[in-house]
Amino acid sequence: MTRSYRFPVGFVWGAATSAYQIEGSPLADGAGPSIWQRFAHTPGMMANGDHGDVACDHYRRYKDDVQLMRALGLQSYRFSIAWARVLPEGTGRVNQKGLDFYSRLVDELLANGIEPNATLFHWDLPAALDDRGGWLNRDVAHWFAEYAQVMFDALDDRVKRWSTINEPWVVTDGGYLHGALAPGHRSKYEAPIVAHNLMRASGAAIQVYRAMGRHQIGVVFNIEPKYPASQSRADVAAARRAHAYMNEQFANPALLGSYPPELKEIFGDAWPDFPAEDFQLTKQPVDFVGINYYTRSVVKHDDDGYPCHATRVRQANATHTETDWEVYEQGLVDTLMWFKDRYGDLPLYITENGAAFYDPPVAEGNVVEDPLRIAYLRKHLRALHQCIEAGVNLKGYYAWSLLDNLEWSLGFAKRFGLYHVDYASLKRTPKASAKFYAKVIETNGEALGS
Ligand code: GBH
Repeated sequence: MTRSYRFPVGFVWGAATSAYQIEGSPLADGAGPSIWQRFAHTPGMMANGDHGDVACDHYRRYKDDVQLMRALGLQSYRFSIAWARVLPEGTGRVNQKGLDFYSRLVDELLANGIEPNATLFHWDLPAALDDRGGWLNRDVAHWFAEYAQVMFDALDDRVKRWSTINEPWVVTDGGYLHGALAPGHRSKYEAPIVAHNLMRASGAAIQVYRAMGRHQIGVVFNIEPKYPASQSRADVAAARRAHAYMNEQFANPALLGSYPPELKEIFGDAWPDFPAEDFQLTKQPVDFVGINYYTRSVVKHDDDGYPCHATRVRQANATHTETDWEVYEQGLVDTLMWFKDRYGDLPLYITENGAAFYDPPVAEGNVVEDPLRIAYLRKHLRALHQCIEAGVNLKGYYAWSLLDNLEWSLGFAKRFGLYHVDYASLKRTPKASAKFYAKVIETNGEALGS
């Protein structure tokens, strides 16, 4: 008997994007600048001098893009809202035209039978708020709650699934510790404060939702399991620190109301004493957790490893993507098992999963052959099927990404899309992976068997 990969009835198949990565027209219709708009126009910050001024031009082509989703048979589409389109100064005055864009997008999705899944924050903080300290200012929790309320008022009649913040670890580590992402700070003192305020803000938005929302809200973490390079005490401890830093630093305050003890060890005198009552705010009941999974890391003890005294050991015999991330689907199984074990039986979504590979040019017959991306998706989706059989409460899956887009400071060169984008003509072309994914959706997973 061959194995069946059929997924449960009602399993949600989707794809994801984020605002700054696809929309373009960042200042159109009265929008305020975001920190990504600023960062991308700061010389030297972006690979190849790329920026999001046009990106995929989704702001103007959203109707065509909804048709791409339809061709895939998507049941749900996960997008993010650019805070500074709606509140150009971050707080206060609402820019109706910015709000209207998302309202039109939501209507277009629904008219095409696709459930909108909206993320409030995918890294593009209004620059006006950065000028007031941004994520370092404790008031950011109130600013975010105010913005969340505007969005719930406008769209909760049609949007049934909301997320507060996407990948707070990336904001903290990339934006404030290593400085490779906006706003480009490098401070061991700032990073824990930012992490804490991100989770306070997420909690504050969930509180607002509980008072007025009618559907579901959750938060999205990038979870990356850490494996010790050897069984030595030093390497095992290094893996534990790396795990506390990347995964538990965010999931624990949100779901358990505390921080893992390793953080004090990692940050030393840079670790603040947070007021105990803050954890009542960070720990709000969520309807689901979104997990973005791309890879694992194997780590060893290294005195120079910053900030965890750990460094990654590249696995020479493994397949790596164009971003040099190891393809390791067992990590997805381990992640979901760990999550259920640690935080209880919450409904989970994979809100992002995908890979950048070098894609050949658009060929005769208008197709882009991307067998490595298909192999990646097949492996990870089979792993998810295994998790569901083992009792993980997994409700849906969103491929990253619907279309090639601006891979933040790595620019347009790294392509994660199911659709290829020609950045000169902005033409979209389905990759073979798009056809593969459409078949998986159509057969509710059965196509994973072949
Ligand atoms: C996501 O972040 C973002 O949400 C999305 O906007 C982005 O386009 C997409 O992924 C693709 O990058 O070098 O082996 O140690 C990804 C989070 C965190 C995943 C860092 C890879 C490093 C792996 N990433 N992690 S490694």
